[in-house]
Amino acid sequence: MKLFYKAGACSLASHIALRESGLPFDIEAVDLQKKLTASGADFLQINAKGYIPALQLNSGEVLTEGAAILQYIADQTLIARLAPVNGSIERYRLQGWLNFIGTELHKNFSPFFNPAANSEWKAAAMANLERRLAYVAQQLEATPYLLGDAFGIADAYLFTVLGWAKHIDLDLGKWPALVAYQTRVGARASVQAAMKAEGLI
Ligand SMILES: N[C@@H](CCC(=O)N[C@@H](CS)C(=O)NCC(=O)O)C(=O)O
Repeated sequence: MKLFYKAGACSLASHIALRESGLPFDIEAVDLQKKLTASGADFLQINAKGYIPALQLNSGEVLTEGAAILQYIADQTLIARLAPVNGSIERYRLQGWLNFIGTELHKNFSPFFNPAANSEWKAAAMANLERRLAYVAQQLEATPYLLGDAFGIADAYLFTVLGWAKHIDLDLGKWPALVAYQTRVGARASVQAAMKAEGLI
């Protein structure tokens, strides 16, 4: 498998999941402006959507959309227990979290990285982020990880988006549970390895 990524972007979640899985994989960086991969390939030929993450499977097929990629990785290795089994109520809770992180958190960070975003859009997005993060913090006061006692793919995704707060002047210190969670997840060997490989630490 090969993960196409951009350092520190949402593809970091898939990268962490791959490292947690113990499966063999390669990574290749993408220049999202030029739509070129590090080896010079036209990224639009790999993923016509032009964004990361994209996971090229051993069959050659390219899987896109972070929530699908994360679940694919988790389902390749039941030993790592990165996701509850398909069909269980816990699996639907996981999908709820993946959707929440993707639509309520990730996409409310987007205007801060979009030069075309005006101040009204940014203010509305910041208000959404504050409300949604307060909700997440409340959940994490009760359990160390989103689904309970065990780390899983939703945590890889949440950790990744929380990492963007420092770039947009959003102080997570308001929510001690989020800061403690960042420290807890950030200390994992898989997270350290993924961040090192992406040149983030
Ligand atoms: N719906 C996609 C969104 C992925 C996404 O937002 N990727 C961003 C980086 S975090 C990106 O590649 N943006 C560059 C672009 O859209 O050209 C997913 O959930 O995977």
